[in-house]
Amino acid sequence: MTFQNCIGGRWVPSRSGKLFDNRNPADRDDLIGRFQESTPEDAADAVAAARRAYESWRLVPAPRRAEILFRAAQLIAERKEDFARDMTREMGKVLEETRGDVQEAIDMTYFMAGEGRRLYGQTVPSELPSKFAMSIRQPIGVCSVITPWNFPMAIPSWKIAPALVCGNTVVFKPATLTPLSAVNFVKVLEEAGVPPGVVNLVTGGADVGTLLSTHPDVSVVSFTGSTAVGRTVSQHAAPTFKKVHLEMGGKNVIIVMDDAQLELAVEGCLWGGFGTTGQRCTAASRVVVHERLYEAFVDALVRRAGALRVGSGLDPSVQMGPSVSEAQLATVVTYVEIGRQEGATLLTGGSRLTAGAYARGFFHEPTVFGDVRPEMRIAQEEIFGPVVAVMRCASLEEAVTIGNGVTYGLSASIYTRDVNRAFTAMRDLYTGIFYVNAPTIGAEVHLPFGGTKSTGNGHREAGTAALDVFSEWKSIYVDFSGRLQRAQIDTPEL
Ligand code: UN1
Repeated sequence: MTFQNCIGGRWVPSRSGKLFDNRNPADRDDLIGRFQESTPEDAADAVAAARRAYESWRLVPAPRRAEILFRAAQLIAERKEDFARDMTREMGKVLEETRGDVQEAIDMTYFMAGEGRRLYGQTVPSELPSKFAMSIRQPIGVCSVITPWNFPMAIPSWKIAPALVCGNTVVFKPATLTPLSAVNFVKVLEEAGVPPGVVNLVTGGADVGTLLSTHPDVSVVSFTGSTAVGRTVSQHAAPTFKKVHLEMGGKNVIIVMDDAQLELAVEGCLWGGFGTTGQRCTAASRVVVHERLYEAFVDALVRRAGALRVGSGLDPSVQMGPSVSEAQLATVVTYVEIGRQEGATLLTGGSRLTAGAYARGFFHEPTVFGDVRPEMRIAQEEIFGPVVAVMRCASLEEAVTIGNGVTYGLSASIYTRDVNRAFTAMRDLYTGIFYVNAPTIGAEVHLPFGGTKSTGNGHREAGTAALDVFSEWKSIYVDFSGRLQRAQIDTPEL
């Protein structure tokens, strides 16, 4: 089956006449569909369509825009199972998790639909008599939405739903590995009543992304992906002063103190480290364990990791799916080798799975390294795969230093039963997200999502914080005194 771009409300082929294949990473023989290998000209057409549609969409009252989002959320909920299956087929994570991904899109779309009747600004008293002062949120224009493959419906919804409720129009470029979930999402928006040109879809590679981050008619670029590509997006967008929202890498830590509940902490590390095959920007790829609990913790983690059932995410008994692509798997294999060479102890896993049906996909064993030192590359660099680096600490202070000792700052967590330690860690870990007695993954849609340092550029998505990315403040003064009043100069007599 061949899928097309959506530009100005019409489903059209790329001008290139070229297509790319979308294949199942658990079974390369399973061809899901062919998608448009779009050109910068296709992307420019989409920007032009979005620009035209903006002039009327911005004037639709926000509660009306929100009603469309509400209908879209209902439609996604009705089709949740089909969308989850499509997603598992195209990117590999297990069905339970793709259902969660679709659910996250439902939640975000409902949440932003609710914002249609809020979009709160401020009303404040004026310093002058008979004068009214307020701030309102204004739409900005055309938003480029460039999204990754690991949350193929959730992350697009985090960007598109707030962009729309604020009155912007969108050009959406999904990752080339997950175009089907993007088509599913855009079709639902169309069916729910989003007018032609308000959301445009262009599938394709880096040159499409470049056009979308440089085009002078684009006002906002919202990007989730690697730190390296985020830097390029930022540079591309700088000459035209676009508002740029970047959500990038992570090297998230779970701290396990000696007073932690062992089983709970092990389960958290297992889910945080190997959920989504470690392919979350929030994944718990580092664990710092108090030396008094280290042996017991490592024994239990290794036992549980070694017992995880790896396979096709469509099989309900499977707990961990494949890496998303050959390239991603190659990165995992490379880092396992780096870990070995650095002198970390390989405690379990460490190999690609190739026997039988595994040979048709990109499977790798859940892998745990022990005796890792904080400066090792496997403890510093984002791997985005099923590899967990376990380190020792002698105190909370040391754990916090290790936790903060990376270039990223997305998520962190502590397992402890000591409230003082929990609050100290909460204060001192320099991340955008923090958990107590829970792993580093699993953020909910109604709080800000994002990170510090090389993880982000100071913005947050999700929650009402997302509205700050997709709207611009306008301060408005209404003088109803009928005379000239000069602020800061005409000080009324008391
Ligand atoms: C991501 O990995 O890019 O908090 C997003 C979580 C999910 C979203 C992760 N709700 O793990």
